[in-house]
Amino acid sequence: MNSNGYKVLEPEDLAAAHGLRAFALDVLNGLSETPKRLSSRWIYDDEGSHLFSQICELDEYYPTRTEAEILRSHSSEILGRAGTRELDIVDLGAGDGRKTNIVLEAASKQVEGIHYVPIDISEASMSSLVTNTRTRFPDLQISGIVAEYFDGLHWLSNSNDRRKLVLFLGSNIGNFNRVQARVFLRQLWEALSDGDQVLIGFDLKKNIELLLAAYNDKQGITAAFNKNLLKRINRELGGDFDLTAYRHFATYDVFSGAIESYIVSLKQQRVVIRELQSTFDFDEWEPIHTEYSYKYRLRDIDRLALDTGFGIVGQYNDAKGWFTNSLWQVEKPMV
Ligand code: AVI
Repeated sequence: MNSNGYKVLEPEDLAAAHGLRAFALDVLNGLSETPKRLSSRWIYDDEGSHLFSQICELDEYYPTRTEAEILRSHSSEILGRAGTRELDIVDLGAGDGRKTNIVLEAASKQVEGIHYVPIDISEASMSSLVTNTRTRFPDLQISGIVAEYFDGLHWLSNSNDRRKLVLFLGSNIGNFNRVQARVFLRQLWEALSDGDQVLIGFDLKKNIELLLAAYNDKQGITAAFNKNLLKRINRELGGDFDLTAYRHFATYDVFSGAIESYIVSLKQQRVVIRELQSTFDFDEWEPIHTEYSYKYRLRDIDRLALDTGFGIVGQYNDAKGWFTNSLWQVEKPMV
């Protein structure tokens, strides 16, 4: 643990492996494919993270405040199920930590010996998360881990036997497609021990108008967030995207149950990306796929838990039935 309260896991070239080179490679692959695609994971540089915080404040973007309502009403009960002593609260993708704070607030009142362990790939995010959480909860033991989620979890599981409650909030699971979600959850199961628990935020299927409004806000913050991908390519890879010649477009696919976000070229144009030593041609109205935000039904969630080795301990919904926080327990057969 360094003096800032977090540990950076090996390999030492983590930043390089997950920074510019991986970004460059993914952009090269994605823009060379037909249809073109860019992964939403690259939206979250400083500017993208800031725009996402703004999205979370929007009237139209209901998931954040809805999940916060659920956590305010049910954190005590959720923590009660995890036990009252010696608990590692592991946070995957804490972001600015707003919702985690609701859980930590309840935990500090009812659990003795909590250890808060955020895991994040970005050292900058970790540093500010640890500082902010320390200011808010001065007595809390905090050990951040800068690593990929599963490297961090494996390291943690090997370093102590404490009971774990893993938080995967904010409907981040929705940004995985159905197969990726299963793989992710199975990896989570493998990294944990029998009896450990995970609390996952799922956005539920609902009125399509509400979904569309949430991803097409009137102020255009979501559009700026999505187009930050192009801005980032310009900034970090020497691209010459003209941002005014593209528009954000988000639609709902009723078959897959996902909001699909795109950036659409408004004219025929050629883009040069210096660092990739490549040019990319766009037709008028040609899309780049950027993000999936999958929505779930409660029975999809039951199935997912069952298929990946978890038992459902509790399902906590908001009053309108728009969002659920599902509490699962790892079930491992005795060997
Ligand atoms: C982070 N993630 C769960 C958000 C979502 O709803 O898919 C990202 C987002 N994209 C547009 N608005 C919010």
